[in-house]
Amino acid sequence: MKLIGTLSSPYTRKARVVLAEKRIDYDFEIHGPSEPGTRVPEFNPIGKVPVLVMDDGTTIFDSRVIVEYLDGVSPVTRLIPETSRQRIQVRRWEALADGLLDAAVLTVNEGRRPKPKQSMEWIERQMGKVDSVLRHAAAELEDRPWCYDEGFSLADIALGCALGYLDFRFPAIPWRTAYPNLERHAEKLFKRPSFEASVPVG
Ligand SMILES: N[C@@H](CCC(=O)N[C@@H](CS)C(=O)NCC(=O)O)C(=O)O
Repeated sequence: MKLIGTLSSPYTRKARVVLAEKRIDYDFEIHGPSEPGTRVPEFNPIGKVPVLVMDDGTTIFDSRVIVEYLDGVSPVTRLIPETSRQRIQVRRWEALADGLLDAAVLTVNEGRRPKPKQSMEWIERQMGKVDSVLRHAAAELEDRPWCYDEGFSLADIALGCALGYLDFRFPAIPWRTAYPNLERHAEKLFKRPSFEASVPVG
């Protein structure tokens, strides 16, 4: 099985962290979705990464579906609870973290457009979502050791990837000083080999 993605994509990172935590062997193929002549649309008609390509050529996207698939492949380190109520809570954390990422990625993309075409109103709207998710995540985490229940789960992975992306693309956002509980949690996550091996670059 191979994962198509980039070294900077936070959604790809989520899949890589899950693969590492579950100790699943795979090949990592780097394909930038925005590069001229990119092959990403051959694997995903939406033209986005990550994509998981199975040995028989079947493709799985997006990151949320990939992580669900991977969690079922091996019983090592269950990351998504089986019972519906708990499952929904973990996936809600993932939706929250991915929502921060969606807004942050849109802001980065907007900033890459020619200056006269950029909309400050659009950027402010997206950054407002980032602020709102941070506030909400900090309030939900409180002083608990994990996002959901008693242990490490996909909820922590998704939040860690979102906070890691802020460090990577928005180092000026003072989320660490504003939310010390998020910083404490992030530092714990960033020490895991799965996170250390997937620090964004690019
Ligand atoms: N919801 C998707 C989002 C994936 C996504 O937006 N990936 C970005 C890279 S970080 C991408 O491929 N962008 C290319 C494009 O929008 O054309 C997921 O969870 O996988």
